[in-house]
Amino acid sequence: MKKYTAIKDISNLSNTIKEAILLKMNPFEYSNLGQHKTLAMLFFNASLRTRLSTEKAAKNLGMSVMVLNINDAWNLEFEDGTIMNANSSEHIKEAAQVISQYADVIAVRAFPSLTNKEKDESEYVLNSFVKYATAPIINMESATAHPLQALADAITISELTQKAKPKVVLSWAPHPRALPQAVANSFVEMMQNLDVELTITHPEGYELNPKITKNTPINYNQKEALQNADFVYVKNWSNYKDYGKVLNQDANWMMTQDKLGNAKFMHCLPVRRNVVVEDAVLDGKNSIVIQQANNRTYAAQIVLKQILENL
Ligand code: AN0
Ligand code: CP
Repeated sequence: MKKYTAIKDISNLSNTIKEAILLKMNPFEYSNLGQHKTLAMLFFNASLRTRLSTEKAAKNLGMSVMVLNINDAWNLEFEDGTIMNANSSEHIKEAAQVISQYADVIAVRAFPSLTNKEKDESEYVLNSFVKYATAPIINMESATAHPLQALADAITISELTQKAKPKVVLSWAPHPRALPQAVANSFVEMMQNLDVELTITHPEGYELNPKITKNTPINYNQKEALQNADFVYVKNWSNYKDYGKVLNQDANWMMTQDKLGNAKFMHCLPVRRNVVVEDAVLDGKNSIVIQQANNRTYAAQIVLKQILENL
């Protein structure tokens, strides 16, 4: 693998999922593969799981890890040809090349502005690293995608499914703050590549980018969509059409035990209790969010392994 900025960078998805599950059973099998190799993780935004699971994955492979919260470094310029006499002190052209001197693999987290749709969709932060760094880039959640999360989600569903073609429902939930569409986008793209029956449910007007949802069925009736579901993935996203706006906080969209029934409950975390999902679900036996978070390690580890093998 040359890089992991999008799900399509995985060349054989079903094998990759199987290999990740094998790594989980024997996490130190390739503990020499990353010897004398360094991963630099750059965070433009907060993280708990991505930061710790990716570091753990790298260490399981014998890599060294450096973490930089970008806010502690110089303010970066991404525009070409700018006269840098205002707030930015360093251009991405130098920064990306310099980081490539210190690291063999570079992982980046850079959320969207949620104010400028065109700029966010250009993925200028992630793509500038791809363009100017000489080391392979891993996406740790960019403006429009969270492919490491989606891979962990696929691993989790593969581990737990009792059917050849389970019914998976992505259900929008209310949230007081404007959140990215990235997790939902990547989950949808991942499920479209697996043998599952995917349905999306959200309030009218909360459609994700149609270029991503394609012909995946959308049902505005949550109760109907949830019927016979095997896995229910709950996630808030801010409005895509009226970009980045919080237009709906209707508590009726919160996931409850009553609505969930016997389905497994999934969420990428962090999650706001009793806003997105009621306590009874998170504390109940059908919640698989902790297993999902655990699988972040093996998603990152299989990606790092495939990148290391290609260095
Ligand atoms: C982020 C999001 O929704 O994209 C990160 C989730 C992994 N969540 C929050 O900002 C709460
Ligand atoms: N799920 C996820 O990416 O969590 P963090 O934001 O804590 O990394």
